[in-house]
Amino acid sequence: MDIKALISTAQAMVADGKGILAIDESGGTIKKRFDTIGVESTAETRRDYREMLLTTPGIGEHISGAILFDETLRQSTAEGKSLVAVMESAGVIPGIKVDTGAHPLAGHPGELVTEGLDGLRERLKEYAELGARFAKWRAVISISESTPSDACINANCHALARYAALCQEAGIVPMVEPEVLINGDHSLEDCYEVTELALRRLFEQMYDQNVMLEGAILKASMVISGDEATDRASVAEVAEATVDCLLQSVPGSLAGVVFLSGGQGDEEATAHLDAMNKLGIFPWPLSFSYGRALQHPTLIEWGADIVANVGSGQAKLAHRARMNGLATLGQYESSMEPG
Ligand code: 5MM
Repeated sequence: MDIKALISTAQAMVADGKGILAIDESGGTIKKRFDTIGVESTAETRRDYREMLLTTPGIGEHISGAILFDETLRQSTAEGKSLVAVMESAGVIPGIKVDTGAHPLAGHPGELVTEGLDGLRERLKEYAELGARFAKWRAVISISESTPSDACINANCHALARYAALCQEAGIVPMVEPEVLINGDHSLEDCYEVTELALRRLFEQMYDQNVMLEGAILKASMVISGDEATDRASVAEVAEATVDCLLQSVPGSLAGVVFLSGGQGDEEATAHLDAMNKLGIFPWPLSFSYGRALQHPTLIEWGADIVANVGSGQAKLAHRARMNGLATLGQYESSMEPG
């Protein structure tokens, strides 16, 4: 394990003004996204869409890295250049999703555990050879009257920590993502409690598995009211609660925290990140690793004409990347959005 290389990759992922583009949708998820724009999901359309995103002019200015799905890591542009080479020449670090999805947790109806540890050492070795320098594993935790159970949190945090240790052994920076889902009518306080518990368990497990925190990234969900809650917390309340929760549970030696958008609107996700960074300076950089909140305007634009709208689709991505880059510095204003 090259400790210095791990640390320098992790730091580059959360460099000032930059964040991560999450385009690691698995087959089922990308089909769902394409269904919304009436585009058939084939290996070619998936390649065309992701080629458009990754060849956005100036993408490396605000995007430090992109998380790919296995298929994309192996694909080439229509002209035959590997997408990994495209990323490297744009200054975008290649990342790879390595979990194999969330599956029902036996004995705990309605709860999920993320799988993918079997054979992971060998898969990571191949991914490193293909050019991946960081990886991602997502666990999902739901809030309801009866969930999450201790068993769900423990099983997922144990798997996240074992995945992280294997990544570092392979020279790959682990991004650990324990997503507390936004779905439901829960309050900000309920979300705080569950998020704090999950993060504390996660870092206990990371210590047990000897994960080097200086070479690891947390992909966190924000502390936010459920999407069906009647009296949803304001931007300022979400920012304060999220930062407070992280300070209570995340060790200062961690290289950085990036957020998922989790169903928030594009501008809402940017405003929350900005409000956090306006609050002050923390032990770790606070940045973004958005999927939907970075891609949504581009997906709609491209879907209107997948041949003619490549340039205009890229302009939409460049705009959202710049807005979120400014939010990592606490320099975003909603007036910067086109009316
Ligand atoms: C881009 O979506 C990722 C893959 O999802 P599936 O495994 O379900 O296909 C997802 O893990 C994503 O990286 C994170 O949830 C963050 O994306 P959002 O859209 O929540 O910002």
